[in-house]
Amino acid sequence: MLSDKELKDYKDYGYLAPIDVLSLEEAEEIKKEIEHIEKKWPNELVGLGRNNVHYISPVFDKVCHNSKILDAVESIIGKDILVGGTTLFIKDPDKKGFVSWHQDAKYIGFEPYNWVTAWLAITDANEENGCMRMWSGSHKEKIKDHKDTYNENNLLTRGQTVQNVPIEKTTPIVLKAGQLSLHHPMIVHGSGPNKSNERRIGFVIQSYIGTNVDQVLGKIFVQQARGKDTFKYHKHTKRPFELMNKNDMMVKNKANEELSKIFYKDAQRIGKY
Ligand SMILES: O=C(O)CCC(=O)C(=O)O
Repeated sequence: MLSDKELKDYKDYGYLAPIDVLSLEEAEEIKKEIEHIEKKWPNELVGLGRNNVHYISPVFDKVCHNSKILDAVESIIGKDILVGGTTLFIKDPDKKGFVSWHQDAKYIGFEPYNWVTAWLAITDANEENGCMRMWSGSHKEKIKDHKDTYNENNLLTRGQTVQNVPIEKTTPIVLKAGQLSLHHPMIVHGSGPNKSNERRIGFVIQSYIGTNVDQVLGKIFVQQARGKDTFKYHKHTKRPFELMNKNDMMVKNKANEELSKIFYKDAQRIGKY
């Protein structure tokens, strides 16, 4: 569980990091799983497919149910916890991918805001390779206007961007492979391009939601991570027992189709992800 000080920091700043979760070897195993999937099924993790890989890979599924992560999450959202979805944010060194300043709550459709996003570093994440930056305290303000830019190198669906963010008030979230950060639905955050020679990989549980959280923009599938779901807002799915099982792949594809409808609700066009 988080200490009182950690919980206070999360409430004051809108994020908490670093939290030690996996060993270097465990993080490396996950990186190898990504490379294996990419080699054998080159289309599986691209575009919309970067979402919900935990449905088709027991390695990723295990991360979502990791007790160290869940202990921290429970301190924030309570004991009845669902996995509401996951996303792989990979920044290749030869590309210019970045993430514009945004608030997750803007388009994600989870209400009330009893949810938290967990970002697990599969490789080191630092200022050189484009770690996230958080605008400390911005979660206490309202939802800000976002401009949909559809910039080609933006890793967000619509390139949604909060403008005029004071960079000097943002903090880099530097993590070692295996460490985690947690962030609040309302915090303004983003990340720059990868200027190193190695990949930067984050596996993001986006998000852990309390069972009292509904999806107001569409439908999602969930897994029970802890406690009991008495609200029954969402369809529960089974956990995968092997990599790329046909039924699990169907679940992933269906979940991503629904997710796309949520992310692009009322959008002018559909982006790459
Ligand atoms: O991986 C990144 O750089 C950004 C991820 C992000 O925006 C998020 O997890 O909410």
